[in-house]
Parts: sequence; structure tokens; C-alpha cells
Amino acid sequence: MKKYTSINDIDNLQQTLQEAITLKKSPFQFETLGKHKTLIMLFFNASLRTRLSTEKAAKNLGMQVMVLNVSDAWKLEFEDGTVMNLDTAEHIKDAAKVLSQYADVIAVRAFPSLKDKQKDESEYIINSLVTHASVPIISMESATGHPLQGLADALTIEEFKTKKRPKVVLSWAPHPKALPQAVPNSFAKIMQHLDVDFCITHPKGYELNPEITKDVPIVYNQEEALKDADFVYVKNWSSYMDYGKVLSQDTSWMMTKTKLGNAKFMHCLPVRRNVVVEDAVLDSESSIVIEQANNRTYSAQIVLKSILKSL
Ligand code: SN0
Repeated sequence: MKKYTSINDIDNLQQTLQEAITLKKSPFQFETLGKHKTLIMLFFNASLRTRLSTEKAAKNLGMQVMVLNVSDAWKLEFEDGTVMNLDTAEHIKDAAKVLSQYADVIAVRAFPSLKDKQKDESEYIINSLVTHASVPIISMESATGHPLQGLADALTIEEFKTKKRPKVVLSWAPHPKALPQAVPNSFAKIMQHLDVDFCITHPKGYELNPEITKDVPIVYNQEEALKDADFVYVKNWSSYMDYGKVLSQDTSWMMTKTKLGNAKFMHCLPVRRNVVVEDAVLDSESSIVIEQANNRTYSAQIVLKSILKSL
């Protein structure tokens, strides 16, 4: 693997998932593969799971890890040809080349603005790094995707499924803030590569990018969508069509124990308790969010392993 910025960078998902399951059983199996190799993690935004699970994954492979919160560095310029006489002090072209002197792999987290759709969709932050760095780039959530999360989600479903073709529902939930579409995008993408009966439910106006959801059924009635579900993935996202807007705060979309029925509950975390999902779900045996978070380590490790092998 030469980079991991999208679910599309996975060649063979089934094989990758089986390798991740094996790796989980013996996480130090490749502990010398990353010897004398350095991962630099760049954060433009907050992180808990991503930062720690990616660092743990790298260390399991024997890598060294350096973290830079971009807010502590020089303010970066991304436009080409700008006269940099205002507040940006360093161009991404120079920063990316310098980082490549210190790192063998660079991972980056850069959320969307949720204001300028075209700019967000251009993925200018992660793509500038792909263009100007001379080492592989990993997305730790960019404007339009969170592929490490998607891989961990697929791994969790693979581990917990009790039938060959489980029913998986992605259900929108209310939230006080406007959140990115990155997590649902990557989840919707990866579900289309798994043998699952997948549908999405959300209020009208919350349709995700149709180029991503393709032929996935959209069911506007949540109760109908949840019928006979085996896995319910709950997530808020802001509107894609009315870009970045919060169109609904309808509390009736919150996930409850009654609505969940016998399904397993999934969420990428962090989660707003009793807004997105009630305590009774998160604190029950039906919730697999902690196992999902644990799988973040193995999804990162399988990606890093594959990238290290290509160096
Ligand atoms: C991010 C998101 O993309 O939805 C990261 C999820 C892994 N989530 C948030 O920003 C939640 C922030 C909040 O205030 O609840």
C-alpha cells in the first residue's frame, strides 16, 4: 500500500480483515518491521482514539512516533503563488518536504470547514501532503472520509456477525453541532464492499453524497429501516446538500433501547449521551462501541504494516 487516504486504497477487503483478525491475536508478530522507521502524526483537530490507537499500532510494529498539533507550529499556507505577507508563515510545499526528512510515514487529521463545499471536497490539506511529501500519507479523518474508522467498523462487524449476511443500518441522530460527513461516508463506502444487507435512514435533507451512497437504499422512516437489523450504526452528520447546515434537531431520532431491539449498537465515539443515544443503550450488552474503539488499533496496524512493506 502506497498511501491510505480512502477506503478505495484497500485492494482486497476480505483478505485485509482476515489479516487484521490474525494480527489482533498476536499484535507483536511484526514488531521489527518498523524498526528505525518514524511515523509523524499531524493534528489540525482534536483526537482521543485516533491519536492513541494509531500511536499504539505504530509502536506494536516497532516504529517511533512523533506527534505535532499543527496549532503549535507555523500557520500554514496552502494556496499556490500567494504573496505571504499576511498571517501564514510557512507554505505546505516546504513543510511537507521538511516533514518527509524526519518521517517515513505521515498521518494527518484535517476536518472540513463545513462552509466551503468545493474547497472541502478538494481535500486540499491531505492532497497537498500527498503531492508535496515524499513519504506515504495516511488519513486520520479528512474532510470527506475517515478510512481508518471505516476499516475498524468493518472489522467489528466481521467479528460480531452471527449470520452470513447481516442487516446493517446507518441511522442519523440529532446533535447540537454541525458535524462532518466523513464517518458516515467511509462507513457507507466500506459496507458496499462487505456481504451485508445495508441501508441508510435519516430525515429528508440529510442525503449523503450520491456518488458515495450509489444504490444503497435510503429509508426515511427510521422504524421501518431498523426492522430486523443486526447492527445499527448511529451517527450525526450535517447536511451535504444544504452544505454544513443543521436542518433538524428532532429528538425522536435518538437511538433508544426499544428502537434498537436485538441489534448491536455501533458508534465511532465521542458520543453525546442522551442526545445521540440514550444511556440505557450505551450501558447495555448490546453496545459494541468499546470493541469498535479497540479495533482502531488493529485497523491502523494493518494499514501501517502494509505501508511499511512497500517502503
Ligand atoms: C467528529 C466527526 O467527524 O463527527 C469525529 C468523529 C471521530 N466528531 C466530532 O467532532 C464530535 C464533536 C462533538 O462536539 O460532539
